[in-house]
Amino acid sequence: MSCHRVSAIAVTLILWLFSVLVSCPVAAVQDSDGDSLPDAVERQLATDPNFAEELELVGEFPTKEGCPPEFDVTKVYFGNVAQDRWLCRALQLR
Ligand SMILES: [Ca+2]
Repeated sequence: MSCHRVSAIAVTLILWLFSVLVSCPVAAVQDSDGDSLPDAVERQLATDPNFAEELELVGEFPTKEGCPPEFDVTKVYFGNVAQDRWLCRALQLR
């Protein structure tokens, strides 16, 4: 598999995760363990929705004027969720 294909798959996965997070109204999102990762997203990622993942804030960015809010990443978190599995979470303005 070429690097371009792997990159395309990774970008697609990240955009899909953004779209899941953006499309879920905040009031309707269930987060059983309170780690701010919705249960539905945890099931997709195969993490336990009843165990709070400990992600560390690794980057915080000012908002960019003119950038669509759904693409304006303001915070990035990173952490180990299982032996060799790592999770990166990006929060966008909206
Ligand atoms: Ca959760």
